[in-house]
Amino acid sequence: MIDIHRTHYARQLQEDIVGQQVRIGGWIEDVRDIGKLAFVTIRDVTGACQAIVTGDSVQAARQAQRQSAVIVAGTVQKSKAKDFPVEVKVTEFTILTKAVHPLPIDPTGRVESAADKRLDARALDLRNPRVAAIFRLRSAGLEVVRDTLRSEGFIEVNTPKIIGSASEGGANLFGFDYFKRKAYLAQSPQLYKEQLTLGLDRVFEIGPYFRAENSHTVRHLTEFTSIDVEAAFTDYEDVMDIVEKVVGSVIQEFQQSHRGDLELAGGRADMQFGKIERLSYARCLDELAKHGEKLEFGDDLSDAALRKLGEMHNGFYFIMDWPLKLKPFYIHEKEDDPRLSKSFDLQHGYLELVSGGRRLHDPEKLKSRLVEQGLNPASFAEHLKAFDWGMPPHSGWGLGFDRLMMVLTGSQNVRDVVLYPRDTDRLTP
Ligand code: AMO
Repeated sequence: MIDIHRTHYARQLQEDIVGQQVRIGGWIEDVRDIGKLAFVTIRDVTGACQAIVTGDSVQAARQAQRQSAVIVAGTVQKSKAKDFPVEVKVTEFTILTKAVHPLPIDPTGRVESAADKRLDARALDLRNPRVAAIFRLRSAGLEVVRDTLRSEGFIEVNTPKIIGSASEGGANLFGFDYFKRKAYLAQSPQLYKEQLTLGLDRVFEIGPYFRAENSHTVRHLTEFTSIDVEAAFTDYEDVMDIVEKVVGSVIQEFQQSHRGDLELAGGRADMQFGKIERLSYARCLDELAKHGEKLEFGDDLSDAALRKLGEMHNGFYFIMDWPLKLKPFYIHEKEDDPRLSKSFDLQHGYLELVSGGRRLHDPEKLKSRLVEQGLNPASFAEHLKAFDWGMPPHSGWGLGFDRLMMVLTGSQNVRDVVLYPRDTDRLTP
């Protein structure tokens, strides 16, 4: 029986263990056959190492296809190779699973593969260290977000992804048959997270959400991961402070504890974090007008307008106090100017990463806003119920985690930071 356990990862093969017996499990990246011996580069999730194969195993190494899974055992010795301080002098060389050639992509990255091909072979693509680094960063990012929100008094919740009526208005809903009734995939946890402030005060959720968006862009998916927060007895500027803390904590963590992966992934190691500039919608219109982009009050900011603003404001910036009519029914108006709303978006360049605001907590106002926006209060009866049970004033936001990862890893396409992206064309793998 083959022992499939390893004693060390490639990265652990250093001079301090010269003379030790080790077992390494990984995949074959390269074989250089020089007659009586073969140099085999074996990679695992931590890096690459060199194995020197002699005797009977040379034939096996010679025939081994790149990317095949192997386990090798041997003694660690000093190496003359410039890339490796030590190497393994192999006594046992076992191919566990052959890679069948030709492979659809080259995961070493030496031969550039088309983005679609890489996504079609995503599991293999993850053997590319640059790609794997992105997903290690994603995991580290989620961990620090959880820690930061917990330290701010939030508890993590899980709300249904199968819902009976829309949470964000009627558009963009995926509907399906649910035991002879109509059900939908959740567009956001908006209504649940608001209701939960009634009893749990401060909640957050990290989950997948679904939008039937027929968008063909580098920033839209039909399934995306969102970080949602909602907090009782807070106004919108309070939860903007929390956005700053969350985004700042992820950047800091990447820079301090994951610098290697950040550089490998192509992210900037000098990105600033801290207080984020807060621009009002009105100021954005003024600045845009000065730069030849004339917009009327009430116009949404087009892609082109956001790109211009992004050129004027480096890095992250908030746009706040949007016209009320541009915002969803649950957003609170500004008390001193009801044409405006207590709302904000966090931008990075042209890209919107977060939207949020203060919510209406008065059930009567909420009902009239539903009607104003052409929605039927009866469809929201379940939600409105909670507003008759002493709803506290509350604010919150939703952060598109995939988009944040795009920015932090310097990726140009959201598909680069999502393992198995879903869009209008892609339903597999
Ligand atoms: P919104 O619809 O703006 O707000 O979504 C919040 C954030 O989620 C991300 N996002 C997406 N990412 C990838 N693909 C998509 N199709 C997609 N749609 C949205 C964006 C966006 O800023 N309930 C409110 C949030 C709140 O007020 O708490 C909401 O869903 O980064």
